[in-house]
Amino acid sequence: FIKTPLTVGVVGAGFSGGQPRGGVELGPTRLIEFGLISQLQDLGWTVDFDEKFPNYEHLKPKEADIGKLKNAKYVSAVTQSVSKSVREICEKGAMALTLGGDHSLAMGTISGSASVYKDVGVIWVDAHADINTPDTTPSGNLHGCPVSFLMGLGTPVPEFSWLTPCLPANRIVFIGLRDIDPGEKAILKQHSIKAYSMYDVDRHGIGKIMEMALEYLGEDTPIHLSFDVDALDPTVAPSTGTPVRGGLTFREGHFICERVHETGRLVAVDLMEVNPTLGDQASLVQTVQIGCSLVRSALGETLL
Ligand code: 4U7
Ligand code: MN
Ligand code: MN
Ligand code: MN
Repeated sequence: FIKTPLTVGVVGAGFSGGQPRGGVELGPTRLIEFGLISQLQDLGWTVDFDEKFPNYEHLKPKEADIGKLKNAKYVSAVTQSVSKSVREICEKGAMALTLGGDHSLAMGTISGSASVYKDVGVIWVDAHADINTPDTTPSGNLHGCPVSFLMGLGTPVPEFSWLTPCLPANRIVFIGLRDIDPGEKAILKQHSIKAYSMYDVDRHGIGKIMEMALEYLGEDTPIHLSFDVDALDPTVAPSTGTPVRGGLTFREGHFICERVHETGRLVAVDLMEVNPTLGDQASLVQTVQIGCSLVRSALGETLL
């Protein structure tokens, strides 16, 4: 039996090694400068947060890449550390909130929550499926691969041996997809993974999509929400590394968070891929503010 915790543990994961663009490591700093911590306290949460962010620099190895996979050793070391942080928060019965940073971090956050909540269900909100394997990745950027690593798909990478498969294909639902690589499409099909694209959002409306997603995951399932801001339309959240047109509206994004909160079964949230160095000042402010308000919605704002 799961109940939404009253304490939230925050992991400020300023890491950009899963993709090539600098700046995304500043996401957590900016989100917190814009007041996220006190906003959550105002909602009634006890916020467990170490002012000093974990610094991952010391984990940076000399040789970076492994074959096609860029920065693989670094990504492995950092995500292993994040996994431990999230696990410890969940073990205390608190909600784990991870502020990215790039989405490769989800290898850490989801392995962490899944080690405590064995049957955790993941709602992955993203323009991308992030399910490339070491064999299918067209870019070698690991922020496009976390789901396949969590599922244990593709050629095993020895450096990631700490990451034992913890996410069965039927414990994840995607929402917002609109830029999927051919290899990813094949994987989604092959494993019959539940995926709602923007077509589906338009067709059914976000209310129905959320009912279907929650019913699919089951009534008693603890939920881990992994939210990539690029799921939102770039006019709504411009400061992100891989924007794709035709995304979720402001309200659709917030509705997802609100509906997940309402279940009372949310145990972990990731807010990923906010890159405050992309675009002009107005874009930065807009994107960081939306990051804060998505988190507030997931933690119970606006529900009467
Ligand atoms: B994000 C991509 F090829 N699929 O693998 C890849 F299009 O975390 C993009 O969702 C991945 O932002 C985007 O590099 C990763 C590409
Ligand atoms: Mn994305
Ligand atoms: Mn992503
Ligand atoms: Mn992205």
